[in-house]
Amino acid sequence: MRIDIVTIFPTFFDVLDISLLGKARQSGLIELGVHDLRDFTHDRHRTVDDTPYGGGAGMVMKPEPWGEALDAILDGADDPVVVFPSPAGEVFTQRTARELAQEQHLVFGCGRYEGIDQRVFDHAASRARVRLISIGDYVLNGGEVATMAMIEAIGRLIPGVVGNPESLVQESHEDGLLEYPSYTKPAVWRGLEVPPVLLSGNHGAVDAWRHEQQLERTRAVRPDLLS
Ligand code: 6GU
Repeated sequence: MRIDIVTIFPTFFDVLDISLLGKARQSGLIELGVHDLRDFTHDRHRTVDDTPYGGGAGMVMKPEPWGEALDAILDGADDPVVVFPSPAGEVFTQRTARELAQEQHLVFGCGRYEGIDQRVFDHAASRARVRLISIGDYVLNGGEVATMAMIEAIGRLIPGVVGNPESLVQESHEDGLLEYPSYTKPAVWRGLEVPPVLLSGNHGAVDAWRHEQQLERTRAVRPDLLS
């Protein structure tokens, strides 16, 4: 998969050099391009924002640098999906991650300030599939953290990125339930015992116990997932 990111904070994405995603890049499973929006300005101050038409607080990102940056990425691209992280977007879920993990080319456009001129979305939508995506009902200062969260969720679903594919299926949200609690050695730690069923060697009983734990946890903290 090819991933391009447009941002005014390119160094923010330096951490993608490390960990699982870093390995996926070294092995060629993920190809990453990080683009500084200011490289597509032409004034001395490399201006990317301006005051909003109609008034109001804050600044709006100007369309011209965005247009040029997206042209540079999209010209000649093969059926990419352009994702604009936005608190006004559809909510990102494991399903969204699975959908986007099927794609060959993702482009993330990280907005800052109070937003991006609407025409940037409209123009991008005239030449590519565009999705506005929120990572939850709270406010961030910009799209960078949201992009990082989405890339981590998507990247680990690309075949070969996670070493043991089994670890992908028994996880919170993959089956619509929260994950069961996990234990490792020692069997007693600070007076706290591992549930005996896990030491029984009875795989049927272990599976049943884990499923019951999943249901109990989900009922307790995320009943919305059960309906
Ligand atoms: Cl994608 N962007 C911003 N700025 N805030 C958010 C968000 C995205 N998702 C939740 N809050």
